[in-house]
Amino acid sequence: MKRQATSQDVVNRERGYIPCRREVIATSLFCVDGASTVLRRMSIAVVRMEGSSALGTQGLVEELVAGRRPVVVSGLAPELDGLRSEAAVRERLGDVEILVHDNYTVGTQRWLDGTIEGYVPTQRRVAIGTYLDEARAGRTPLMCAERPLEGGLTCLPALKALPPFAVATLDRFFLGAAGSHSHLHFDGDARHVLLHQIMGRKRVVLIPIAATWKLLPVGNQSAVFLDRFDADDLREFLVFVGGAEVQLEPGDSLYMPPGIWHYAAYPDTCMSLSQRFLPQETPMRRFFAQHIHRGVHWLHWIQLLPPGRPAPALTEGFVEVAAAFFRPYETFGARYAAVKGAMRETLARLDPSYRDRAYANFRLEPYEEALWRGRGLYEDPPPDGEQPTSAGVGEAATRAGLPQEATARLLARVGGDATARAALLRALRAATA
Ligand SMILES: O=C(O)CCC(=O)C(=O)O
Repeated sequence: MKRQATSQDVVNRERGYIPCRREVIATSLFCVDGASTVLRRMSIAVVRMEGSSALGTQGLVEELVAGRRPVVVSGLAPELDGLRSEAAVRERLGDVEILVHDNYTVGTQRWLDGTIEGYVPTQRRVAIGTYLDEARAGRTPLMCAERPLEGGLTCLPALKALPPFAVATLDRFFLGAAGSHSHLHFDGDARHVLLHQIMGRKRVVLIPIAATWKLLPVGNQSAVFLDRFDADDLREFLVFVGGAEVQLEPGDSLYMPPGIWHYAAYPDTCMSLSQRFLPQETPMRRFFAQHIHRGVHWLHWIQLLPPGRPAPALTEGFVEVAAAFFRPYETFGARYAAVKGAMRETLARLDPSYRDRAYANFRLEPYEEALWRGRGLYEDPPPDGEQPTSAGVGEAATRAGLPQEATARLLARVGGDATARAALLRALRAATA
């Protein structure tokens, strides 16, 4: 059935976006605002950007970031057009050495199988030409995933600059033989991603944050192995989780918003380049990045925090979590548990998509605690030596935009003793620092 044109279609046309039909499993929508008629379903817009687009690359990236929905744009990185075939890659990059290594799934798999002890990942350096020979002969299980552009890779053509707000940018390189895959995960750095498909096809599954509890989350990995699904099961699973799968062709770029779950399968030997970037950091996002482990609670919190100043209810919740963090504890595990408890309580109040029980479960706590111990998180924060006074707390709360009732609630919740008040003061300051 033909879809009715919407006012967004008109805007898209004016801006130089051309909707183009691609296979998208589960749901598909072809306008850039992704105005979904299927509630709670992921929609992926697939558009082609004309050279004459009124917005230009920077304007488009601004729109993508504001929309926070996955979009496939073709024609966004013409700088890479000279590398669309294996022959061209061999000619221009054949001698460039890269690091190839075990698929990251191997570690997750071994942990779940109880064979992680003593596991040493395989890795070696190889010229791209040699790797392509091995891939052709079906001789390599190794891949090059998310490597920085160093050494010979610096000769890749420079991409157009991102808008100035994309302050912390990283470029990352991927090359994998046909049959490779990247395990289902969300990125622990909360960056926005533009994944440019250079050569070969790649199929990417995208699953919204709201479906986290159906994915058996373990840190930022899922214990669901999509590489073992057949096509029918995958289709049904995507309906269950409200996800979608899209096939990227050479010349396509996929925008992934922060925190989205993703899995990539390589039907061909394929090569990609990603630009990973952060919009302006806020004090609250910085606190989560510096102190909190990358698990599902972190994911929900990062998603809630807006680019500007949050509404008072959100600030109040943030201060509760930060106050739990700044209190003194006897052990690492006690702080970890208290902060997790505060995240659970605040999310239950603030985020309608949050569930505090996974749909299937096993004993994750010891693993998670072991994962984060020794990484500088949940250690005692250095004392700031300040004596908290009521006036100091009131002033910091006003600066954080909290009304008096919220401050009174926070004081009642965190307790009235001096250590609790000191933690509250530091938490209020963290909200605006
Ligand atoms: O393309 C891939 O193999 C995975 C991409 C990915 O995980 C990322 O860009 O964050």
